[in-house]
Amino acid sequence: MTKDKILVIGASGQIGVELTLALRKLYGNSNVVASDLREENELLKGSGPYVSLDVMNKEMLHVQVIRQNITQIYLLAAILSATGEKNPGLAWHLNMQGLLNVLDIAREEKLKKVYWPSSIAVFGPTSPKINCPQQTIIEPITVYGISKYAGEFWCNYYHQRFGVDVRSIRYPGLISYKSAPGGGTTDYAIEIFHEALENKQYKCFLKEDTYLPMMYMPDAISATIGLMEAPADKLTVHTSYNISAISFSPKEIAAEIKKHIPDFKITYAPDYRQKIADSWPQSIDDSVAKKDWGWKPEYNLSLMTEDMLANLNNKGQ
Ligand code: NAD
Ligand code: AKB
Repeated sequence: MTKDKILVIGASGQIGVELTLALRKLYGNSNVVASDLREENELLKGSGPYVSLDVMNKEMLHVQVIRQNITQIYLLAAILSATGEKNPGLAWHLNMQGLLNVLDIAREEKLKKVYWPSSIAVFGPTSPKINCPQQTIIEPITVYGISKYAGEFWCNYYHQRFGVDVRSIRYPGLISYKSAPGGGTTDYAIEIFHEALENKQYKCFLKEDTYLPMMYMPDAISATIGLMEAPADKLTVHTSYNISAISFSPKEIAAEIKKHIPDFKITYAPDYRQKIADSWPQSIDDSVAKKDWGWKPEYNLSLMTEDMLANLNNKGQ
């Protein structure tokens, strides 16, 4: 049996850093090659191989896959919802062409598995707001959401037509303290912790009652690895799986933070991101992921808040 060798593309990003470290624990440091357009993240330095790579350069990507004997790719390079609205053309180009480059190479080199994340951003104003189902009306209004929805169908197409084992999760907003978020609408739920600790106040760019689906990073990492380790014959969804953990509003997370920092104050100044948030569901039904591969989250709002504050305090933030 060939030994697994993994390439993580976009490894210096918010998810990439933690996922690379988790994969290195599982597969061995030298078997997980981190790559990114930007420089290697400090937390990755010394923990395993790193190559500088642009996913848009298909030839160079192909060379690396062959040279490093790669058997699995985790593709994390993308432009997220808020940044995408500032440059729709670039977001579409990176999010689509990057995925197509990886899927083509996976097909040609007969890679064992590919991981590519989608997002709750595929859903739009016409999707159900509460417990949004796996299969429903999907009419996204952001370029990011459009690119994710199209990407889901490319994954399904490569699976059906060419037998590429590509797996995907529609992540909710992810909250973490190790590496900074990359330009999403849910980023407020990370900024709020930093500002609460540094300044005891936060000006939120969403309205107080904007409920969104969220998840703490350890749950997102365990979901990703759980899906990638699941037996192929258990998987019934080849577009992307809904998963869910917590739903809260800025007002609710502020109240939770206040339990630890009593003089913390939040104010609200909604901007262009409000419209994006309003178009997304408030909560997600993940019963299919639970049934197919046993997905189960661990963190609720209070556990996550406690852990975020403790870890940011330890980091001296
Ligand atoms: P991020 O912006 O933090 O990281 C993306 C990384 O990709 C960055 O380090 C960036 O330098 C790199 N990159 C950009 N262009 C590249 C290129 N051409 N070649 C190689 N690398 C390039 O994003 P993230 O939050 O870690 O998200 C990773 C994936 O998960 C994305 O597909 C995103 O849509 C998806 N996702 C994230 C969230 C979230 O809340 N973070 C939620 C849903 C889905
Ligand atoms: C964003 O806000 O763009 C991301 C996402 C939910 O995909 N966090």
